[in-house]
Formats: sequence, C-alpha cells, structure tokens
Amino acid sequence: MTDTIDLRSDTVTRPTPAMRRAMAEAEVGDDVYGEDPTVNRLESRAAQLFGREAALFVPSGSMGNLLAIWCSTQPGQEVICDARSHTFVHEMGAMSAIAGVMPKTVPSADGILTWDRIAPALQDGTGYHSQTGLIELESTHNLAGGTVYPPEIIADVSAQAHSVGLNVHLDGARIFNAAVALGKSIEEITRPVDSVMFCLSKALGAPVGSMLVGSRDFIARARRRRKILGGGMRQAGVLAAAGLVALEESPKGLPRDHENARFLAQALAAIPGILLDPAKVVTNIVMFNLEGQRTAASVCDALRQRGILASAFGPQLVRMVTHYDVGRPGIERAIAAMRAIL
Ligand code: TLP
Repeated sequence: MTDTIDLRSDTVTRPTPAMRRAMAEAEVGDDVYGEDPTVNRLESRAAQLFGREAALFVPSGSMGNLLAIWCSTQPGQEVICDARSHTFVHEMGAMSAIAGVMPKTVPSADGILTWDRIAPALQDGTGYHSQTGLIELESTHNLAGGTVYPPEIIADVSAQAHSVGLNVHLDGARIFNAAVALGKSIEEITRPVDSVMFCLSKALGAPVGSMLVGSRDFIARARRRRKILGGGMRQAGVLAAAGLVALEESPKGLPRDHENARFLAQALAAIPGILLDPAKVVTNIVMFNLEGQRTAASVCDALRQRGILASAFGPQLVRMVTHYDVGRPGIERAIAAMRAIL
C-alpha cells in the first residue's frame, strides 16, 4: 500500500531525527519556576532573532494570539482584524470569551489590511461606541492562500497605529515563510509591530509550540496570563529542544516547500473546474475554489480514497499545504488524483 500524502496542513509533520535526538538529550527543569534551561535558551534565541526584549514559549499559536490580545486591550474594546483572519475565523471566539474584547472585522484584498481600510473602522470610545484597543495583522495569511504582507504596508499600518496610540499585533504563525518569500530577515519584516506570535509547529516542523515576542513588560504580563490559562508547562525543555532545532534548521527547507506549492498550483490551475491564480501562490499554501456543483467535501473525500488528504475550508474552497514530509513525487500524486477526480 502506498503512503498517504497529507496536505491538510503543515502542522502534520513528524519531528525530524535531529529534533528527536535533541528531545531525548534535552536538559530540563521546572519552567513554572523559570528553571528549564532549554526553554530559557529557546526564549532568548527567539527574542534575539526578532530583535526583541523577551519571548514566551506557549503551547499553541491560538494561545499566543489570545495572550497578545488579552495583554494589549481592556475588556469591552475592539480588535481590528481582517475578516478572514485566523483570530476571527479559527480561534473559537477566544478573544471575546476570555479577553472580553470584540473583533471588528474589515474586508481586505488577499488578506492584506491597508491603513485606508483600517482608518474608517477606528473608534475612540465616545458616545455609544466601544473603543479600538488593538490592530491585528496576519502574515502569511492562511485563508487568503499564504499571502505575504509587503514590509512597507506593515511599516505604514504600524506608524499610523502608533500615531493614534494603538499597538499592532502580528499573527506570524508562518512568518518564516514570509521572510523566505521576501528574501528579508525576520527582524527586518517584523520590526514595526509591537508583538509577534509565530509557530514552531507549522512550517518549521516542531511537534508542539509557538512563541510570543515583545517587550519585557508585555511578556511578563503574558507569562502570568499563560498560567491563568493553564499553560505553565513544567519540564517543557523536551519540547523546546525540538523548537530550537526547528528555529535553526528548518527555515532552509522552506524554499523547497514554496517551489512545491508553486508547482502544485500551476498544475491545478490548468485543470478544468478549478479556480486558482498560481501567481498568488508565493509560500506553502495552495487555496482553490471549485466551479459548478462540486463541493470541497466531496472532492476531499474522493482524494482521501486515493490516499491524498486535503482540507475543505469552505463549501467550495479546498486547501493544500506543502511541508517537509511531502516531496515532489507526493505532489505529483496529488495532481494526478485531482486530474482523475475532476
Ligand atoms: N492554523 C491551522 C488551523 O487552525 C486552520 C492550520 O492548519 O493552518 N494563526 C494562523 C495564521 C494559523 O494558521 C494557525 C493554525 C494559528 C494561528 C493557530 O495555531 P495553533 O493551531 O497552534 O493554535
């Protein structure tokens, strides 16, 4: 039987042999006492890579985004975010349930919020209105198909936000993919924002974990609130060890994932019944719409029968994500299956 090709997400990767070795050998302590040397090393390294004062290891990207929102707002405020942002669409309403804030969604082209879209959504808290507390951006943008914020837009939105006293949080779950696509350093592309969440467990391939980076005060607040959420992880050095390998080793594999995504997108775009602009595929996410009566669920079922896993992200929206566990032959199998099905 041939192996399953799992393109549902880049979260499905298994730890590399180097990660498993590092996990087995990790020096550990109790991180709730701040005594896990490997977690401390990971946090220092992340802060250094992003040019920040401090970083916090968190169990998931969702928790990292929630902590960032919670530590940057007051209950009753609004968070301006893209209408298709992960925080709004895929985080279970956590910002409202726990931080007590409301998402104020703004539609965008390709997931990229520009200041001219944000400005009309700002509210100063007078009269009947709640107050804007934070602006949240996402790069790469998941639901828009892995699109990348142009650095000048991040810089402009941040400068304008700061001029009206607002902070900007970046959901950079796949920020390393953005850096590779732009050919720039992580520090350079994230410098203008106030906080960044990025995932070790997506494109970088670590089994578990994400990081929040920002100022010392902000991270100290986030550390207390991580404990409130039950996110104090004790001997988490075994996980942080894999995260350190992911940080140092995995970015160099991302260009290959991006090439595979481009190759996949070009082939899919040529299949009748698929709506996809391959020019927009610049990282590792391939999103496409189906034409006519076909549903995403039925196509994903048919793919599954051929040993290919993809995700239905809407009634007719399908997502495939490339990652290091799937090489070119796997991508070719996925293309052949889609041709056969459609
Ligand atoms: N995204 C997952 C699913 O939740 C959709 C995926 O498979 O892509 N921000 C962005 C932009 C994300 O794509 C994700 C995960 C998160 C945050 C949350 O990370 P986790 O899953 O670690 O909570």
